[in-house]
Amino acid sequence: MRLAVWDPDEPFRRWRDALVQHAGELHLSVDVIDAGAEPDEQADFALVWKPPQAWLAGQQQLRAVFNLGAGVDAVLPLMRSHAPGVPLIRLEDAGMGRQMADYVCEAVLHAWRRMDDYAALQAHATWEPLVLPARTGFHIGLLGLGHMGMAAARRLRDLEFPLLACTRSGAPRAPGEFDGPLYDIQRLPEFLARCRVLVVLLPLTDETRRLLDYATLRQLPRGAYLINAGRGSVLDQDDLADLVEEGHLSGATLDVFDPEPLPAGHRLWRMPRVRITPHVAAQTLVGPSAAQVMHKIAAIERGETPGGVVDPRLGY
Ligand code: NDP
Ligand code: OXD
Repeated sequence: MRLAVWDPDEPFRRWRDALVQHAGELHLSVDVIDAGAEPDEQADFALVWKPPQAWLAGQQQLRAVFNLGAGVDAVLPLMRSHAPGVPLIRLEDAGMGRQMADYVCEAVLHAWRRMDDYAALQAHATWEPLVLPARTGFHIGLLGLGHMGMAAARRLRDLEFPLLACTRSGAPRAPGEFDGPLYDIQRLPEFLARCRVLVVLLPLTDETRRLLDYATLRQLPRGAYLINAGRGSVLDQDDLADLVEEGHLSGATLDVFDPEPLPAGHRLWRMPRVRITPHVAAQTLVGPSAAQVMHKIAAIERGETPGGVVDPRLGY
């Protein structure tokens, strides 16, 4: 059985060593994808982040493709055109949830403790204690409550903020896992109207692309704060910048952009109430990801369907 790996950001040997370590009973050879190889270099499984199109098109015996991340928006179009019918399987947490919870909690506390207001006062050497909003009324809304959203929700619950969430289905993935109000996407305006902080942890799909434009973001209460660590194209960056400039939004912490990197000339870079990180909220960890992929290959070998199989119609 052959597993082919394509990760432009990580030395191949790190993946090979980790995959071999977790192979257990599986007899697997692990190879790096060679974009120029003869078409007869066939693989049974692939572990990829945006693989070369020509390589994917030449594969005839793939049983599954594993995406080296949670979001599949970059690889799904390639799968549709070059490997239709081959299951695409995404990472489920694999150590990213903890990182995402750190990222989101830091940004929520930054907003709650009014750190942007203090930065503005500091710029004028002004010593002025500000009123701290009551924690019990500081509602945090999670738009997207999958692996990333739930990891953030669990940690925010420990911080005792009141939580609410909105998802496509409005149904919890596991009974009792989220005890706040849960809205389906048809009730987005009602949900937004209650959020002091909006945390966006959505996948990029046909339905979520530009979901958050000026009119939609305007439904947040005046002074609300926005955190986006899902995908940049889920919101309209210029509309967001307008709403911060107009004071309707008090600020934003943004990890994802359209395009990436965010162009140097974009005004978001120069807005004091906007904090920018370069898509680092939760990074793929080689060890836990290799363990998860091997676990899923073992499940496929037993004839089972592993978790994380992407529904191509929904796009996530
Ligand atoms: P999941 O698939 O586990 O969860 C996705 C969530 O989004 C679900 O709650 C789903 O609803 C909801 N959703 C999907 N479509 C819609 C819609 N049209 N309207 C409202 N809600 C919707 O994904 P993860 O939590 O693992 O990851 C989410 C995204 O986070 C990834 O796709 C990726 O883009 C991003 N990400 C970013 C990282 C970073 O470093 N910045 C790192 C990791 C992930 P339902 O429950 O009904 O299915
Ligand atoms: C992911 C990401 O989707 O890193 O995993 O953005």
